[in-house]
Amino acid sequence: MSLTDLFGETADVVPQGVSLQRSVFSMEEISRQFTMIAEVLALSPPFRPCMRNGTPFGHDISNCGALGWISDTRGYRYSRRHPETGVAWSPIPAALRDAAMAAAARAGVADFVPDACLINLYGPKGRMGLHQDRDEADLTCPIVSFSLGADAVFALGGLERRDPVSRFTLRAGDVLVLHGPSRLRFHGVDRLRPASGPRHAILPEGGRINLTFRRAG
Ligand code: MD3
Ligand code: FE
Repeated sequence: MSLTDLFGETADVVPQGVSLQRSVFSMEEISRQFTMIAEVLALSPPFRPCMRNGTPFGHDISNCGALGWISDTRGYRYSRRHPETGVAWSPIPAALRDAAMAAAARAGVADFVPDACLINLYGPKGRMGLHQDRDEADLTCPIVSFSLGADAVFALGGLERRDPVSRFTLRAGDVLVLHGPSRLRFHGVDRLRPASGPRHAILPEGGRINLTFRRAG
């Protein structure tokens, strides 16, 4: 499986449980999303998580929703409160939540109601190593991801770390839904193309915002 094999014109086999929805949002909708994210970040400021061994992540995060994903020297988990301010996360803006539910429906998943939205804020050199998302209570619920800002080369593997990886570009306005047998695929972000995509004051140097909507509790 190569990049174009997976989602290019010649693709004839798209793995089950992967729904890549290109250019779902217009530039106007993306600017409204940036505004909603800026409002969330004003109440829940971006912070830099670290791994259990104390190594800091390469990018800042924040959350909205009843639960937010955090990581520190006690490990990964969901929390009802911001780890630095102690304040509860703000609700997922209704327009974002509705768009995530609609994306899940287009992927064939009915009744997805997210209770957590992780906001990843990548600087120009941002990347994310290959990992699985398995901190959520019910792993049969999908993950819906919105890409905003700069393009990123995304890596999608299989259910074992050693499985082959396909790479493809995620651009602003693209939506990815991972569900069913693909929910536990290894995945990561190789690199950004910082000069690409719509700019926003949230990431002045040319960065990328990724929203992942989850059912965490
Ligand atoms: C494939 N974020 O926050 S989103 C993450 O682009 C994360 O910032 C990446 O991985 C980013 O955990 C990727 C797309 C995505 C999200 C969840 C997945 C792909 C996935 C779960 C399973 C397989
Ligand atoms: Fe992930």
